[in-house]
Amino acid sequence: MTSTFSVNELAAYQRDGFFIVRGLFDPAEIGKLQDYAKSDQAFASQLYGRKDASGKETKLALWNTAGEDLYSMFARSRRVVDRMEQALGGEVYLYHMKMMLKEPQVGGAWEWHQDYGYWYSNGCLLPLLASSLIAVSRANKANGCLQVLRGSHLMGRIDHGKTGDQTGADLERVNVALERMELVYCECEPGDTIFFDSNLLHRSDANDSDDPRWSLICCYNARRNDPYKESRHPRYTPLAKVEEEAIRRWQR
Ligand SMILES: O=C(O)CCC(=O)C(=O)O
Repeated sequence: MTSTFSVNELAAYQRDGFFIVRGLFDPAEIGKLQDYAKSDQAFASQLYGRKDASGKETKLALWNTAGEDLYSMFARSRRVVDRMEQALGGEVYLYHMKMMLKEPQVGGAWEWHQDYGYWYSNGCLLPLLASSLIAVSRANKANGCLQVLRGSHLMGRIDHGKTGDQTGADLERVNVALERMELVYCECEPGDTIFFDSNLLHRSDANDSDDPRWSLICCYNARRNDPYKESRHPRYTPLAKVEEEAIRRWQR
């Protein structure tokens, strides 16, 4: 698997605000991550809940820095970071990463939002941030896969307000965008990775199925967009990339 977008892939990312790389991580790599997360006591104790408007809850564990654990091998992988550097046009650092667990029948929905809708308040002057959502389990309509509005990143940042525990985008604009832009359900197999712009409107439904939907979401900021003030996520911190075989070689 190459570590960069082709010219056409990068053009599609810039036009649509997202691009899905199929099979970015292979079944052995994702299997290792699933096994690790299921047996990782520290991870289990860090999980906290985020409720949607109907009270359904998604579980999350979030880290602001990448270290030597297995989650970090994915966040530091050249396959992700080199693509992020193409997408954001220069050196990036890890803004944070999170494991998101939408468990069967209980995992909650996410309202329409842009990530820059709230990262804006963290002192990031420009929307030079992006995320990579690595499917840890299969994601489909039934278990509440990511939905995006193709091209909505071109709207720029729109106003956001509180809904439940979450921050949602101004519905007047979202409703017009829904009439004018294509709604894409990003169905994924484990290992597929969705790269998306911080101004892309996205949401997801609750998980009403019998299958879990787990994701590892790694978010990056451009070094030249170093936040001008302290916030809950870090300022520029160099990120050491790891090579192709790092996940395969990783041991507890
Ligand atoms: O993957 C999802 O269901 C939504 C996650 C999301 O919107 C986010 O982390 O910003």
